[in-house]
Parts: sequence; C-alpha cells; structure tokens
Amino acid sequence: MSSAAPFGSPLHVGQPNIGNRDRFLELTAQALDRRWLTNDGPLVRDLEARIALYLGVKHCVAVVNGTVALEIGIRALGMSGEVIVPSYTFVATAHALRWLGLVPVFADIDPTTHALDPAAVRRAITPATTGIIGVHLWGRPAPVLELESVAREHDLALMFDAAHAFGVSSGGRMVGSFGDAEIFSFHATKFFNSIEGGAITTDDDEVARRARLMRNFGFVAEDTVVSDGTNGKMSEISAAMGIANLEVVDDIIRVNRRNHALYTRESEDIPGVTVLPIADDERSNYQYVVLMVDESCAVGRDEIIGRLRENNVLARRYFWPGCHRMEPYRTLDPRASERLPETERVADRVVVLPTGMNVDEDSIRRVMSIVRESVVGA
Ligand code: T4K
Repeated sequence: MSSAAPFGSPLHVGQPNIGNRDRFLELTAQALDRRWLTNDGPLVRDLEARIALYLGVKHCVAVVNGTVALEIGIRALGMSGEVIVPSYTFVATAHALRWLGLVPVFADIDPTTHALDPAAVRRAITPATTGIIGVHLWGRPAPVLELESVAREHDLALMFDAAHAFGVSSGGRMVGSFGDAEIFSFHATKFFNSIEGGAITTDDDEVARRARLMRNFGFVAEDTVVSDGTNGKMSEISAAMGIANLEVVDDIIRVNRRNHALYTRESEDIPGVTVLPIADDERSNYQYVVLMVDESCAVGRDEIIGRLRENNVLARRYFWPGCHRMEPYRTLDPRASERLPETERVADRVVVLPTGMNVDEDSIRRVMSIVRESVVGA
C-alpha cells in the first residue's frame, strides 16, 4: 500500500468519455420517434458527414466497430496472401487478417515511436505480400510518408489502423486520409466513442463504394446483391452517442492534454521512468498516457503495476506480450521473437495510466505518488 489512501473505487484505464448526456438522449429520442434504428439511418449519415469534414477526408463509412472496419477495409483494398503488420498492437489488427484467411506477417517497430519501422517492413516483403497495415499507436502517427514510399515502390496496398488516432494530425494533415484507407475504432474506451463503432475513411471513391456495399451484405437494392459483404451496420443509438461526443471533442482534448502534461511533470523527479512525449506541433488527442519504465529503473514494470493495483489504480500493460506471443501466432511462428527484438523490449516496459474526462488533477498526483513510492522506496 502507498502512504496516501488508496482509491475508494477503481480508477480504470479506458473509462468512457461521455460528452453531452442531454444531447445524446435528445438524439436517441428522435431515433425512437422515427422508428429508424439502423441501416444507413439519418443519424449515421449525419455522423459520417461531420467526421469527413472534421478529418478533411472525402469519404467516411461508419460501421459497427473497429474490427469490422479493419475487415471491410482489408477486403475493399483487395489485400490477399501476406500483409505486413506490427506485432506491437491490439490483437484485432492481426486477427482481422487471419479471420479473413490472410497471413499477418509481423515486422518490428522503431523503439522511439513504437510504430512500424519502414526498414523492417522492407525486409518482410516477399512475393506473396499484397499490403501493409501501419498502426498509429497511442495516437502518435506512424511514419506515413515512408510507408507510402515503400507501398508505392512495391505496388502494395496501404492501410492505417487509426483506432487510437481520431483527432490527430501528421505533418499538419489530419489522420484519416493517409494511405489507400484508414480505419477508426469508436469503442467506449476510445478518445471519441460511439459506445461501439468504427469507420473506414478514404479519399478513393472506389474504395468507399466497395466499403459501403460490404457493410450491408453487398446489397445495392432491396433484392439485388452485387458483392461479398457482412453486417457492419452502425446503429442510430451509436450514431447519437457519436454526434453528442463529436460536438464536445475539443473539451475532451483539453482535459486529456492537461492530464498528459501533469503526468509528465509529476514523472520528472522519478528516476528511471518517462512519460512518452507527444509532439507539440501536431494536433493530438492525448488519450494514452504511456509510462516507460527504463531498464535502469530500481523496480520492474510489473512491480509498478502491482503497486498501482494494490491501491485500486487499474493501470494496463498494453500491448504486452505482443501479438506474436499470443495464439494462434505463437504456435504458427514460434521463432518470431528473433525478428522482433524492439517489440519485445518495448512491450516489457510500458504502463498505460488512467486519463480522460473522469480523471482529475488530484487523482493524477496520487497515482504518481504511488509510482514514486514504489520506485524511490525500492
Ligand atoms: N486496432 C487497435 C489498435 C485497437 O486498439 C483496437 C481496439 C482495435 C483495432 C479494434 O477496435 P474495436 O473492434 O474494439 O472497436 C480494449 C477495447 O475492447 C478495444 O476496443 C481497444 N482497442 C483496446 C485497446 O482496449 P480491453 O480488453 O482492454 O477492453 P475492456 O473492455 O477490458 O476495457 C478496458 C478498461 O476500460 C476496463 O478495465 C474498464 C474500462 N471500461 C471499459 C468499458 C467497455 C469502462 O470503464 N467502461 C466501459 O464501458 O480492450
């Protein structure tokens, strides 16, 4: 236990940001009155238009969650055979490929950005490679320009998993229109949420057309099916939450940014730990506060997590141990670790701390005093 009182109720990573409750209830009542609850309803269309405008991208196709967005995006881009992905990501990135019968090929990350290392991507290309999926992990943009060059040189499709990167820019341009398509998750734990939800965004008319068809079983008319498809439809209730949250997105950024800055300041006198920095010259959502525990730190990452948990702070080890050490990938490629030294090193050092609208400055000071005591008192 820390000398400060433990938190009375658990402080979670991922507690949802709930913007304007009254607006959500008003939009939900409208949907109920209309008796139009899903399948390309007016709230979904409104949300899509607002997101496209916010991100400066031509098309936004809203879907039921980020995983289905990945699956539809992969199909809409015509990926097949092998696709290069980081292992250091949420397992959905790899699972979406495997679920569709493709082979995720894991490439190593850059230890400073935690994103795919373009040189490792080049090394992983084989004659069976058809695509690359980069991940903007923690809302920090992947090296978009370098990955676009690799994709162009080798004639590969390029998609970005932007599940963490709603409201983030790279080189002054909003994430959403890089590569051939990008996908988002609007899961409850995300910076911007629609309870469950996601989207495929693209500037490519043909990719958007395919994604729209696939979202609704390939229907173009009441009894005419023209392509493969699935049920990826977002409900009107999710869209109501999305619109209500989008209207206050800048307030959420302000709180997250304040929290990130305070965590950073509080970490400065603790030897061996650092809060992963976010570039000041770009827009960010500051949704992930990632504490890196150096090899020089007096205690290990898991001891810090353990001490936080004893005090009711439910910090997370995202995305330990890396997809390549999870099934079925571990069994399929037991030697993958040899190619992924940076992934392994980073996965062993990360602690994700609670933030969001529900986390105030006093809580942050208390969280960091628990970290301080566990390091300095060791
Ligand atoms: N790509 C990437 C890079 C992703 O990170 C994700 C999802 C995806 C793709 C796929 O998108 P989706 O298909 O999920 O839309 C969570 C989320 O389930 C997952 O959406 C997210 N990434 C991942 C990073 O985190 P878990 O296993 O940690 O979820 P869960 O439900 O345990 O929630 C985490 C914490 O949040 C809990 O400790 C408690 C808190 N929480 C959660 C919910 C749902 C709440 O306080 N209230 C809530 O309503 O995976």
